[in-house]
Amino acid sequence: MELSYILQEKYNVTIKTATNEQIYYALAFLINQKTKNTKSKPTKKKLYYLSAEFLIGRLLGSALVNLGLYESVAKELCENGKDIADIEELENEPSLCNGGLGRLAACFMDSAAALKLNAEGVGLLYHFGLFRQVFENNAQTAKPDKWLSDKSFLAKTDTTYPVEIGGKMLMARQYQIDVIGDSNYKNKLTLFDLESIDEKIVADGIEFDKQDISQNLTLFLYPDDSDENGRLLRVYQQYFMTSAAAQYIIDDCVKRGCKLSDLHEYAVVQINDTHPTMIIPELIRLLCEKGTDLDDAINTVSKTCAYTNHTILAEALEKWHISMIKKAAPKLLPYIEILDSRVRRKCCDEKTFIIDSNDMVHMANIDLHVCFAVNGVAKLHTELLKTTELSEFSKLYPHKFHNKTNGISFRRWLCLSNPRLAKLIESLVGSSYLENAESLKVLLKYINDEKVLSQLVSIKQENKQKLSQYLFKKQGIHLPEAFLFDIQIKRLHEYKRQQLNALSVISMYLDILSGKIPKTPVCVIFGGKAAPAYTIAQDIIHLILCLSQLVNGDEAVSRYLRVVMVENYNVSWAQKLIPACDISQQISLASKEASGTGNMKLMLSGAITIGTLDGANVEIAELVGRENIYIFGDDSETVVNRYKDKSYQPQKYYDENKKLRDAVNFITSEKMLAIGDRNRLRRLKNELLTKDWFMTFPDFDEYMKTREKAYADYFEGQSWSQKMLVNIANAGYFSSDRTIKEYNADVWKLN
Ligand code: 26Q
Repeated sequence: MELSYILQEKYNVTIKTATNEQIYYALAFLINQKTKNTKSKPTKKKLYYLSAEFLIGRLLGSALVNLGLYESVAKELCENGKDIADIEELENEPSLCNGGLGRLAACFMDSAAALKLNAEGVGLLYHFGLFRQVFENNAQTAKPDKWLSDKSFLAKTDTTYPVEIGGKMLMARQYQIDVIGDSNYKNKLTLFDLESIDEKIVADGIEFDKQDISQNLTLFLYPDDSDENGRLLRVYQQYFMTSAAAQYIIDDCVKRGCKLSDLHEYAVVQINDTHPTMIIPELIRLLCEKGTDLDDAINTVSKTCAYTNHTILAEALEKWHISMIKKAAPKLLPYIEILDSRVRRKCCDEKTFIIDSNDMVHMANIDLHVCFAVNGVAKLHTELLKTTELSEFSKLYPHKFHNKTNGISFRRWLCLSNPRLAKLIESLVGSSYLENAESLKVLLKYINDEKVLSQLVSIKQENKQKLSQYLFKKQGIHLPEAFLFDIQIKRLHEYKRQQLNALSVISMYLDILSGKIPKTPVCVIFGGKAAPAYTIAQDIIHLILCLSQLVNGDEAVSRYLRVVMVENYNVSWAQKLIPACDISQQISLASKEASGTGNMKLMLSGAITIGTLDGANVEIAELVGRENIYIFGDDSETVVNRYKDKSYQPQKYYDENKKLRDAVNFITSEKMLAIGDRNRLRRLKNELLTKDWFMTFPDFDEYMKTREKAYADYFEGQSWSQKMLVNIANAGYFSSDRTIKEYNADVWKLN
């Protein structure tokens, strides 16, 4: 086969005698060879998917999957005493993102390439990414995530663009990564880097001089914005990205025959949340500079740009003070002011103004007025946008609003990460399920097939065993595969309510201590990073790590319960955790999680969801039916009303519920204080008792009961494997291929 040929030619070795490194480079070379002559037939119109984040994950394995080579390569390696997993581990995971929105962008790019759509991702090349999470003394510390190496699938191009920023002229250098559809088709992901970047200015941890933009702009994603300089740097980053992107898009379109006035026929720009919003005034500015009349420029840009909203949290809707934009991009401000004055002429509702009375520029409002399409990322989320958060806008522009429920790439989240399950599905459904994911429904006919059900269980067991071994290797923790694996993996955020999970774990722990022995032994697994300046989120991590030490260290308790937090949760971890999961925790406060995509990945791997009616959980519940999902807690209407009438008092629940009270009190118990940080634990308890802004207390009781019920059902066996099957069979709707087809049909119209 070709691999052995390349190894022979390049290094004069066989697969048996080659080092893993040599095999890595040989495979990278093979991928390159296979894709270098892809003949794409580009359509006139091209999608530019603009995003501050692309959480692409490791690329070696996914490239092999998309080229249809993974299985044969893995087999050949195995026959020669090599494990493809060890080769994959040599690649540093690109650290270009913080969470769901960036992973979504990566799945979308994968699907667009698979569907052979003319699409390009455009973003920034961060040298140290978000940060690498390290646990020290039961707390998170942040280190630079230095991921770039000679093994990175990244090509430097000859293209640079000047960006006038903060009174300086800085150069943006274009890098590109191939996004492979199959052996006949590939797209590109463009990442701009600051030409004059200096990695050496990062001193201890992730500290650096935030003011020196000529050296720091593309060091980290979302540098700590707890102070003014951090916030300003964020604005600089955004302008740097959008200015380079705008110049590139115009250039790229002109090369393809575009005449500026018909830009919208050559380009559609999807704005991924508000982080790239400055592309709107920047495109208008550039068009005007090139001689276009202002009205025409606004009109053209309006027809070119579409916006996706990923959050309903008011604090996540970006607004920047005028002075910041003036500092970063003085030439941009007049265009923002023009847009604002046009809004003021047209509408009277202050909430829709672009610049408010405190001189804050509301980025989302620019998108909402200018873009021709606006979408939310799950049914409930889009409805809530229309009826609550953005109701003034939906009245103004009802035709702009539409829903596009998120999706996930089945190639990465099934074929690559759960190959045995993929193989079983293929044997039952046929390989066409990848082109038509809805055909997974065929699986339903095996609902009473003992053999298929037991195969599902044995695949899960094997995946649990693999995870266990990996976790032992990485963190020295042993998890018994006979336990139920109950997993919550996502960014740390109060609204996602890891603290509710932790409270419930405390309650289980106290029950065991008091002699109430559970039938089902459980490993509760967490994974997620907290923003360095987000104190309460750090406190929650601290609580979980302390609990882990207590529970796992107690011989009597650990026979029934384990608590683990994986360090530096990322895509590579997700690929190992998801296939091994029995219960998927999706417990955000109803109305707060826009969609979630982990929920979809876990469902596809046969995990059963325990969740609130929030985000895409609502759609999962509709698809699988209430007997195949564990729903609990207040619904979004109740929550929205409780916020509205300001009636919520956590103390009341604490006073009335002994189980809850015991769990909350335990946070600052002698046992915890003996191993934990007094300040952190007290602050956390106090936060819950006096604020509990994300309402964990009202849902606590039902959560405990639902969890207990789920554990009991798991113990039953057969009916559990049927639930697994129903979940997998109904996951087809959540293929990102479906989402991308919908975007294309309704928004992009790439012909
Ligand atoms: C806010 C203010 C100032 C600066 C930055 C930000 C900021 C940064 C990152 C706001 C939001 C983000 C990231 C949001 C995100 O990842 N949202 C997730 O998007 C997923 C894909 O649509 C959804 O599935 C998740 O529900 C949503 O949380």
